[in-house]
Amino acid sequence: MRRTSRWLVVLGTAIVFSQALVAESWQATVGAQSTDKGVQVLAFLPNEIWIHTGDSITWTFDSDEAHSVTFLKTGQARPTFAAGCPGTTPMSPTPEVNSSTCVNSGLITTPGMTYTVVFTSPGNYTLLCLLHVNQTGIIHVMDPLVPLPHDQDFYDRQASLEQRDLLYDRDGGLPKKFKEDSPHSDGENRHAHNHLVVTGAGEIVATPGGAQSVSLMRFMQHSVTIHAGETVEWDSSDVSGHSVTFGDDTGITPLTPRSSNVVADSDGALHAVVSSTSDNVHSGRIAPAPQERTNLASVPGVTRFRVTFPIPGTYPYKCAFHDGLGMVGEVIVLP
Ligand SMILES: [Cu+2]
Repeated sequence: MRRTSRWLVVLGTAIVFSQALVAESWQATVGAQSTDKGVQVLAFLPNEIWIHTGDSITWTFDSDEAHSVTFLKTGQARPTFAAGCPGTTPMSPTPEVNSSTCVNSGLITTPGMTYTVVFTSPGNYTLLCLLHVNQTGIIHVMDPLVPLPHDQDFYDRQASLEQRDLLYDRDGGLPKKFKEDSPHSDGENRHAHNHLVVTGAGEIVATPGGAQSVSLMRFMQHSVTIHAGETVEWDSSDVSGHSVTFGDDTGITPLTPRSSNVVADSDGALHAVVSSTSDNVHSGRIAPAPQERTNLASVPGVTRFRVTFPIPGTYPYKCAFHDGLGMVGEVIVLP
């Protein structure tokens, strides 16, 4: 080998080696929403990233709906969003993700806000949102000498494609679901004695990195008109939980139980009577049951809520979790 080419080999090796040793800062996003905030993408975009030990990832939050960036310890059971990871520093200094620490941004509801973590040990780390069960991802942390499969441009393209597919519902699944569930779609109410309000609609998408989901956070029949003595039923078709709340909603969170004036009908649906606009009635979280996964207790979810209105009037109500996104409705009761 001639002297110059030998030097080129040495130089080339040194460049590759030093590139691998320079910690990189990667970028990703959390959530996305339509202009009217009704469609909420509940996803990490993208939700699978390969990086080197020592690299950091910065997530930019992109919706008014709350999300968290959370990494649990190996074997740790999922805490509630309210419990989070006690004792961990949320922001500064930059939290380190490894298998023996629980790292949590806490719930973030400000579009444009960022959260950065650094990965100090090789391994594969599950990424969770503590508020949305169908919002997961994985971060593969590799030895610095192992080449990475993708660059930042690849992840940017993937994030924008996934966001577009979820936000604009390119398979048309959400309206189809709405139509199937709508009492007006076939001219007859499946539950003949009740007036129905479809409460949210949603879909889950599986990827190799985990789950992404999208919710249409609206009462599909914004205003329903009934006669005194009749009953309205709210049916959740969403992957997200919602509430039906009349009156004061101060301090209500998804962990707040139903108000004491709500009872269970024999089919498990919840039922209340609202006879004045000053009545306070809270359904609690109306949501699908957690799926029957290993080590999870099997408890049926409550997806139906009924209210009987004996007195004529106009009764406004809201989803106490998503009224800020425009999830409100009214019941007009004629004599
Ligand atoms: Cu809601």
